Amino acid sequence: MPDLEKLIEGLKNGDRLSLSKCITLIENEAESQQTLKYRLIEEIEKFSVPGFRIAVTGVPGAGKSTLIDQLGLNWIEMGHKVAVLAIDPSSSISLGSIMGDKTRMTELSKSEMAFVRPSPTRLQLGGVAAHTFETIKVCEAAGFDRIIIETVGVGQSETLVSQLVDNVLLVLVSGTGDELQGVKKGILESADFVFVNKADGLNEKSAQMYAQELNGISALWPERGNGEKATVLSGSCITKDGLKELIDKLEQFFVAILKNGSYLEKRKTQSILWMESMFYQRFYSMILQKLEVKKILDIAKSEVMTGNTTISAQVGELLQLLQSKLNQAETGN
Ligand SMILES: Nc1nc2c(ncn2[C@@H]2O[C@H](COP(=O)(O)OP(=O)(O)O)[C@@H](O)[C@H]2O)c(=O)[nH]1
Ligand SMILES: [Mg+2]
Repeated sequence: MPDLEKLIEGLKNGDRLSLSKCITLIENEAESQQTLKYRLIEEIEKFSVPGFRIAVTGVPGAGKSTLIDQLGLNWIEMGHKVAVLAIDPSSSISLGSIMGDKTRMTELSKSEMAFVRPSPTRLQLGGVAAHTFETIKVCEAAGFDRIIIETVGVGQSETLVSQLVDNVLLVLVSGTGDELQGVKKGILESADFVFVNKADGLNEKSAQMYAQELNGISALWPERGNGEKATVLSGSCITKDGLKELIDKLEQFFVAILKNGSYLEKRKTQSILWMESMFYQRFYSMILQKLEVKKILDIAKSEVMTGNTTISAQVGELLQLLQSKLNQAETGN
């Protein structure tokens, strides 16, 4: 069992091993670890320093990890500490790509000022949100002030992640045949920044044209938090064209949201969201534990496996059983 005081001391000193251990504890679902985990979280809430959080999203292969490597190195050069987290609820499918990411961010992972963590999160009631919040917080507590979250641009995790960060950067490539119409409208509209990557070699012109096209229609997207329309840029992680401009624009964005108060406003909303998901998660595991739900759920599952009953019937029975347990608890008091 990890020593909490040591862990916190380590965090305060920016020690990456302690940080890693803390995240492992946060991700640990074992009942025996919960008290320690929430003591840790309570401690870090007291000294966590808020940084700039950015979500990098886009389809697999768009170059997200490669771009993050570059962004991270640039930020480190500017004196920042950079943490990279990969959020992916469908962990079993993407294990390969996550491992690939780690090797793709070789430059960044080598730096003392960086922390790269592939964090396959199981999708559970409130689980993704709570874990991600807590992981961000613990990184910030260790002095990391640029938090990059890499997500695959699909589904629920997207909406969720955009609520946790200050800026959503969508990475696109041109020439995939699905330009404009193929890009999911919601994702496009929720992006603060769009970077058309791989603008190099034969692809350079078409990438630039695609960025121009997007820039033209981005005026139609809803107003962003900072009162500006989405920033659309193009560039290449190979030639490094456009990267400096991307960094500059991101820094300007950060200054703008600090100035106009939307940064603080968002932090407040995020705290409430965090509180809610922490509550649901703890409530859920408390119910599982206290009412022995897991045990009876396992029995119901094996019933269903026999084929002698329906799922609906088993769920109905489970709920009835819970109801009677709750009634018992009430009269017991
Ligand atoms: N030509 C070119 N290839 C790139 C660029 N950025 C990334 N790639 C390549 O695209 C592939 C996918 O990159 P990766 O960063 O893993 O994409 P991810 O799945 O979005 O994280 C890799 O083979 C990269 O080397 C770029 O700017 N230009
Ligand atoms: Mg990747």
